[in-house]
Amino acid sequence: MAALRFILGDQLTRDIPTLRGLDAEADTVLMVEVAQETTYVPHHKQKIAFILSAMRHFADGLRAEGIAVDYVRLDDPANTGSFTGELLRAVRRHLPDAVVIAEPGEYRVLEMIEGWRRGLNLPVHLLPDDRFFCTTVDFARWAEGLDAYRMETFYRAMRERTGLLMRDGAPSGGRWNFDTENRRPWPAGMRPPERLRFPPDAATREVLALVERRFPKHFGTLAGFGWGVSRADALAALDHFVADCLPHFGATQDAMVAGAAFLHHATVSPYLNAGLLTAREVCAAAIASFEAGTAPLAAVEGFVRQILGWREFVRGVYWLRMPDYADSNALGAGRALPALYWTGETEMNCLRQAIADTAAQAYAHHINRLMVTGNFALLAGIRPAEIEEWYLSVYADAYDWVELPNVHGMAIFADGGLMASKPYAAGGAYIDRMSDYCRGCRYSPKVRSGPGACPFTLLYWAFLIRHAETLAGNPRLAMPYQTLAGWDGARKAATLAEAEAFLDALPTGYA
Ligand code: FAD
Ligand code: DLZ
Ligand code: SF4
Repeated sequence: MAALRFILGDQLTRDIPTLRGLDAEADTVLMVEVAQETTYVPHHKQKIAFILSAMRHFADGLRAEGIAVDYVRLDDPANTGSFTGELLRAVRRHLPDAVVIAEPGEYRVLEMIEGWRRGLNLPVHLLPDDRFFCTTVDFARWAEGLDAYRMETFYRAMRERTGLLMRDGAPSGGRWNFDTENRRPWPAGMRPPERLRFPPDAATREVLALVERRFPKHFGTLAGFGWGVSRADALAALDHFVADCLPHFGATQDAMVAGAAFLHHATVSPYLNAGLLTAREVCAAAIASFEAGTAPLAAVEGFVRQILGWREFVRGVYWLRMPDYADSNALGAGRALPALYWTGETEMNCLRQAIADTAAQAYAHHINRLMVTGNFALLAGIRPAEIEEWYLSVYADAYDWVELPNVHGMAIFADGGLMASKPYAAGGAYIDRMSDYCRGCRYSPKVRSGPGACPFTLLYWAFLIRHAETLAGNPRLAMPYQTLAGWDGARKAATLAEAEAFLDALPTGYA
């Protein structure tokens, strides 16, 4: 029996189920670079370059093992430009007895695969993607009967189930959470560490030239491209993080520093999501560092929580709630995306910095994504689909399964609290506390109205006034609503009008 084994661009793991049981004498691996995937959103140039170069390196590795790989390049004149078109052509070339593929990372692609199962006149075996700790079935079991999902509860269940950072049935160190030690501002005088970047090899340089030629108008620049593109690179990036950054990870994970995109963050999400690293080995490397006494428990727990907790949690929510999940709009957000998200042209220094990092690196760390670009979208009431397309386009690690719940549920509260117990809304005071951005800004975070008012502070109060009916009863928002109780109607109306005028003046459209 000859199988056609179809590997997608985010399935670059030697142990992917698609490759298990491969018969090197009879089977062919199919990999395709297609226009549909490179343009279904206007991906950052570095994201396209990273994925295509990683695909090419992965294919070379399989060939070196003696596996037959049918690899279709983007500029192949016969390329039809879609997964479906290329699968059909490959079926005609190889006349396989079956097609084998692992679960994709996007609902959109799952629908394509369902179409192949109905339309191709041969079996299409869809295998569970077991690179995650929690299967979609196990998540559904955990979520059964719940009307809201909370990461903390899920994470504790995952710690118990996997035994990670557990000792004698209890959490290591006697606590589930070390937030009191973690999440501080950046320490005065500390220099952000030098980060490991990977100079492009000949194969990557060829891809960079292709991307510049084919996608000149896509967001971002290729100039600073330093992503690893092979498993060896990804392992080196992980080693570097564990040795040089992990000990400081917890304390500085929420800090933001102008001109320093990476700080002590792992920068492994593109590798994890594309398959060059596995979640299990990343958690194991961090825990080994704690056990060896080279990283404190607070840092290691904070890091493991991101992967065993958040990453698994958002994937569970995505597959449980799609396709309807993307349609909710609990706060009735209806404003068009301001052009500044694409141009970075704004006098708000925090947004300018976060968008500059994004354009230069196809990366911004979590707090920039949540509390700067995400918070602004929440406060301004940007249409969910528009801000979601932006996030899916601009980050090298973005795939629908992970981007959508993070934006829709966590950043903009469009699911009405299915994932978060309150909106992550904050005014300028939070950004001022956690960053040095406000020092370089023409606005003042403490000023609530008038020409020098910080737009985040103005919009924060306007947001709370606008949504008082929905949010005032939330006990986690009791404090700001207590403050608002002291405002008379005229002050509230003036705040709303000033916020509207500010937002209406922002240009919209893709630059
Ligand atoms: P670190 O801060 O060092 O964290 C380590 C790892 O934990 C990450 O590599 C990632 O795999 C995992 N992780 C941490 N937080 C999350 C989370 N909330 N959800 C899932 N995994 C998490 N992450 C993506 O991988 N792709 C996305 O498209 C994406 N979009 C986001 C959009 C918004 C609005 C927000 C608030 C967060 C988003 N995240 C996304 C989560 C997180 O910001 C990134 O995973 C992280 O910034 C990646 O950088 P890092 O590897 O240096 O992470
Ligand atoms: C994101 C992406 C891009 C830009 N290009 C390709 C491609 O040419 N070929 C491919 O197989 N995958 C690509 N990808 C990743 C896919 O979009 C991803 O595999 C699907 O969204 C399923 O998760
Ligand atoms: Fe951002 Fe406001 Fe601070 Fe300026 S003052 S950097 S707009 S939070």
